[in-house]
Amino acid sequence: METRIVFHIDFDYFYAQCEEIRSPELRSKPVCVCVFSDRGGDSGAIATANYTARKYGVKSGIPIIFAKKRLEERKDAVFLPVDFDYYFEMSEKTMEIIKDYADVFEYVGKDEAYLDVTKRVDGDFKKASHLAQQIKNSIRDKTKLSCSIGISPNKLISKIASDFKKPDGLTLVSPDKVEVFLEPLKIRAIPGIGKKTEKRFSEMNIETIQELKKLDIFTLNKEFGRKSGTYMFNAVRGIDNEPVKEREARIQYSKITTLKKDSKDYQFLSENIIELCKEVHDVVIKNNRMFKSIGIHFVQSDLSNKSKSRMLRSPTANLDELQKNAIQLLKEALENQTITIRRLGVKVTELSEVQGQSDITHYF
Ligand code: DGT
Ligand code: CA
Ligand code: CA
Repeated sequence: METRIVFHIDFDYFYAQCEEIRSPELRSKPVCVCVFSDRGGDSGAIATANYTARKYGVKSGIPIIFAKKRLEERKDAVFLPVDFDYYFEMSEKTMEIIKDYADVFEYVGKDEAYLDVTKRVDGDFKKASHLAQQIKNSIRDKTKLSCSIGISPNKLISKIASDFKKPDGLTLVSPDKVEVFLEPLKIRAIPGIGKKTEKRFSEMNIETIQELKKLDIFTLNKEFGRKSGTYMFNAVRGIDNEPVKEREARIQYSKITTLKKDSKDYQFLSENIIELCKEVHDVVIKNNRMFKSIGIHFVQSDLSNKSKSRMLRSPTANLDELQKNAIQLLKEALENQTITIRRLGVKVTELSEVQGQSDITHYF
């Protein structure tokens, strides 16, 4: 197979950076973006934080209360609620820019994409590096976002490389440098190796990729099963033949219906929502997808539109969860509803294939 050139692009501290772009005075301060829970007060978790806040040990997933403790001495620290619609918009705009630079563009998630650029740089890594710089500049001009890019012969190494130097990184791993690049890294750098797998290796005194390379395929398969074992055996050697697959950012599944009568009655509308959810769910399952965002949409009797959406904690393909959330959105949307509704819709977005970034032992 001819040598490919693949980019992995990942936006830096994405939600927090979006907030900085909207309010530039935040740039010098620690910024934490929070998912406040329904319980009120400071209960909830940090979605992400800018690099100033990270210096104090704030990171994704920790309770907001911990983050406040860690930032106690920074009186200027800012804690903002998530604004998914705005981040989506930033993501879409930026993906639109990136897409034009690829032979094949694969949207992975809101702040990530793979690009196959082999043809347009004639298989030349030096040209590829220039192209990456051009992409970074173009994004910065148009949406002000900074991102990190990994360049290598495949998706796996590029993913690791984009994470190697952050923020605003550009890491090139040419085919002859794959070994030197990978070997000193912690095994955690390999996508799919999470806390659990890391711990199991740690018990075998294996911390780095170089050390993991010493395990033969039989031992790995015995310990982790054939699928994970083989994946890891290849990964530590930088072997990955997954093609970049064309996938647009704007994929969503939705169903919309014209109601039998215009209405703002909760009972009537919720029956319709339940039905729409079933229909959307069928399509999701047929396409072997999971979704992370759920939305409902009204066309009101005066033909004006209204919509509401929410982001889940993790991707799902569960019908119950879809219905429960859609009903909740309906309740919220009806709170101050004066006008009746004519058409009603349900959509799911933030689609992913059935797999994810969770621990390897969960998804293989
Ligand atoms: P980075 O890439 O290390 O500079 O920082 P981020 O914040 O871009 O991290 P990344 O790429 O893992 O995640 C992209 C966005 O996804 C992030 O800005 C917020 C969201 N996110 C990540 N982890 C969590 C989490 O544990 N909970 C929630 N609610 N959102 C998360
Ligand atoms: Ca990111
Ligand atoms: Ca990411």
